[in-house]
Amino acid sequence: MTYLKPLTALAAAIGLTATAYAMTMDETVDANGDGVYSLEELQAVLPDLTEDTFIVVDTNEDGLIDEAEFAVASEAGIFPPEES
Ligand SMILES: [Ca+2]
Ligand SMILES: [Ca+2]
Repeated sequence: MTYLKPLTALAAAIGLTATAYAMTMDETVDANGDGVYSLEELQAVLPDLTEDTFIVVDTNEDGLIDEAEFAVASEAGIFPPEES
C-alpha cells in the first residue's frame, strides 16, 4: 500500500494550494490599501481576534500582518476562512 502515500501527499498539496489561494489578501479587509493588515483592520472582520493572537501571527514583529503571515495563520487555523 506504499503507493497510497504519494497519492495522499498529492491530495494534501492540492488542498494546501487551494487554501493558500483562497487566503490571498482581501482589499475589503485591507481598508487603507497598504497591502498589509493591521490589528484594527483584522478586528473589523474578526472581532474575536485578540492582540495576543495578532502578536503570535506577526512573526517578523513589524506590527502588521503581511500576505505570508496571513497564509500561515490561516493554514494553522488561527484565522477562519473569510466569507464575504
Ligand atoms: Ca492595511
Ligand atoms: Ca509582520
